[in-house]
Order: sequence, then C-alpha cells, then structure tokens
Amino acid sequence: MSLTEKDKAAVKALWAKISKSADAIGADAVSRMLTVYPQTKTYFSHWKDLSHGSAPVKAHGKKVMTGVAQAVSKIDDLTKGLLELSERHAFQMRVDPANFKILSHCVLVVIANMFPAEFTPEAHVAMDKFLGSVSTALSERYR
Ligand code: HNI
Repeated sequence: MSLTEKDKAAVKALWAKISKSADAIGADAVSRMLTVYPQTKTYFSHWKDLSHGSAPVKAHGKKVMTGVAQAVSKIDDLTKGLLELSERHAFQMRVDPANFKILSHCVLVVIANMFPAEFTPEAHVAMDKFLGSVSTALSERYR
C-alpha cells in the first residue's frame, strides 16, 4: 500500500512531535522485540547484556531510530533512500526480513503508549503504513 500525500504529511507531523524522544522509543521498542519475540535475540548474541534498559539495547534503539529518521527524510523514495541499509541487513547482518515487521509493530505500540494524545486515528493509520513501507524498503536487497 503506497503512502498518499496525506499519509506523508501525517507521518511528518507526528514525527515532529515525537522525534525528541526517539532514543527512548527505540530502546523500548528493541527491548519489547527481544522479550516478546525471543528468536530475535539470535542476531545480538555478541552483546553482553540483552536485558531491558541495558547499554547495548539502548544503543541499538538509538541506531534503529536514526534509520527511522532517515526514512522520514526520504519518505518520497523509501526504496532508494534505504537501499544501503537494506544491503547491510541482507548481506552483513543477515536479518530475516520477517523481523522488520515485528520491530515495526513494537515501534508502533511504543509510540501509541508514549504519545496517546498525538497518536490520533489519522496518525495511527499513516504511521502503520509508513512502517510497513519502511519494512518493504529494507527488504529490497533480499530479492
Ligand atoms: Ni537493524 C544495525 C536500522 C530492524 C538487526 N539497524 C542497524 C543500524 C541501523 C538499523 C541504522 C546501524 C547501521 C549499521 O550497522 O549498518 N534496523 C534498522 C531499522 C529497522 C531495523 C530502521 C526496522 C525498522 N535490525 C532490525 C531488525 C533486526 C536488526 C528487525 C533483527 C532482529 N540491525 C540489526 C543488527 C545490526 C543492525 C544485528 C548490527 C548491530 C550491532 O550491534 O552490530
């Protein structure tokens, strides 16, 4: 499902309100992913501590949200904008692309929780579609 101009505007408007908390959103989302879908831990076996609030979880949450910020800035062409990141996940990290949807869902849940007032139905549908498009773009290099 491609993003309409209205969706893009809604994503940018929501991002403007929540991006100052990006690190916290990322840390919580990664932590939830590892807890609820423990199979995702296989990619992070090189970390010393995978528990909630640990330094590597926080650092990784920050990294992931840098990727989301990049996606917001490249929202008009996500496939091209995220090509290099897709390449790294495909060939270096070798992440099963099914996991992109899992983490995206965790990000959505965290935003809904942290920003109930900003997470309007319009923002919700736009963000859901956006994260779906980000997952598709990250899967580009796997094909
Ligand atoms: Ni992901 C590194 C962005 C989903 C496993 N990831 C990064 C980096 C960014 C990033 C940015 C740092 C750049 C680099 O190292 O080249 N990752 C994103 C985004 C999503 C995502 C935007 C989805 C929304 N990554 C996932 C998922 C997994 C994942 C779902 C596995 C379950 N990522 C990794 C791993 C690394 C990584 C592993 C290297 C981290 C490290 O500590 O070495």
